Amino acid sequence: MDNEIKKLIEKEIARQKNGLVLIPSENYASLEVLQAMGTPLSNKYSEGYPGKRYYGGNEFIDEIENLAIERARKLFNAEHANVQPHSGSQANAAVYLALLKPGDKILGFDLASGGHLTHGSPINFSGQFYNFVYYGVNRETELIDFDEVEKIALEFKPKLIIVSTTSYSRFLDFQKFSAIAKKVNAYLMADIAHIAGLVIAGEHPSPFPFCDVVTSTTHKTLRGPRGGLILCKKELAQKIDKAVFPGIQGGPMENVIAAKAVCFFEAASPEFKKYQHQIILNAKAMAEEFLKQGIRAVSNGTDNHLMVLDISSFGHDSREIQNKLSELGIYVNCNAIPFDKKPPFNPSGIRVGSPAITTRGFKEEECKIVAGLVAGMIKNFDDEKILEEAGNKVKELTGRFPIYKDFS
Ligand code: DSN
Repeated sequence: MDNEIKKLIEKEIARQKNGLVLIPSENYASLEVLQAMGTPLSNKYSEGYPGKRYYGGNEFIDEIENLAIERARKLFNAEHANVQPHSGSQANAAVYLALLKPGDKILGFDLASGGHLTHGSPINFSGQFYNFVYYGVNRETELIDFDEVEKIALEFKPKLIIVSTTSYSRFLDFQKFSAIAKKVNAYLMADIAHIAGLVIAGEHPSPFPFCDVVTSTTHKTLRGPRGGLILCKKELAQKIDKAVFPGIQGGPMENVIAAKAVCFFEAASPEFKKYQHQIILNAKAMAEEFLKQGIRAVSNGTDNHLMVLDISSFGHDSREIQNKLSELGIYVNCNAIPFDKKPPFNPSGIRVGSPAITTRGFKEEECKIVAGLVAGMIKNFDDEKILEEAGNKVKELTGRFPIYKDFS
């Protein structure tokens, strides 16, 4: 093997094993999921869909993709599933291509309030090809303000409304969004990349039957391979499939699709339900501890797997805090807070979440300890003794709750 890459892969695996991952969009996929990705399925070209491929030799690939589709449909109670998008961004791009024309109007969720780059950021294709306006959260409550959503929708008359979260810590009320979308005759799309696992387990309200189309990734709370997914109503199936291929993608990655099928199999188990329930208990325990330590989470808490901490009053940049935590083996990401006065590269918040540490087996007690370590670092940024103690605690916790024991 290429020793240079081998050594670097080993280092990265060790980093993942020895660190506390609090980035809410990251997780540890099972060995079965990882193994499916590392198979010769990667060698096969299968442009098209099961039963309608451009190349020969796809009889087993068809069975694999059909299994993935059926499992996804059943899990999410969806009429149609497309498992080919390489990522969440590509899933979103395919939806826009399927339902809209360049220049059409979209009402999206403001990035600082919890949206995503592909929901209309001017530096993303979405903001350049489509005409976006945004709703945000209420300045006082930091919750989505439905009166504002409705007011903007009535004035702007979008063709598509997006409900989503990458950093919004409260339940998304798909039913209320659906009522607004109906009033203005807009399609309603949910991007559930972050909360897909919670939705499957019944820990978050389902976007169906309220949304016309739902996009997701498969690697966050869903704990599968890195990839995307689109679910939709039957009447949109053909448009969505055509938009994914040949619209924006060529050959699908069937090794990843096999891994998605494995992930869907795992997600149908009772253990997965318990895991999702524990994710929420753990996130709530962390939010409580942060509050106790005088660090405010946006909207004062969480209903889901994540929270954004407002660190604007602690005298250190969020990027500095992110970097110093990394040195201790605690991984977070700096994140905008609603109405942030600071720039996106160095915003006023720190986003933390519980999915990866819950996979390790952490319960509320350990999560409170972890929140205490993060809070201690934020409040005592230059205190070497506190930092050393935190580093030792990370070692103790990762040793007590090992992950990927089969990787050396
Ligand atoms: N979905 C983003 C995140 O939440 O980390 C990355 O694009």
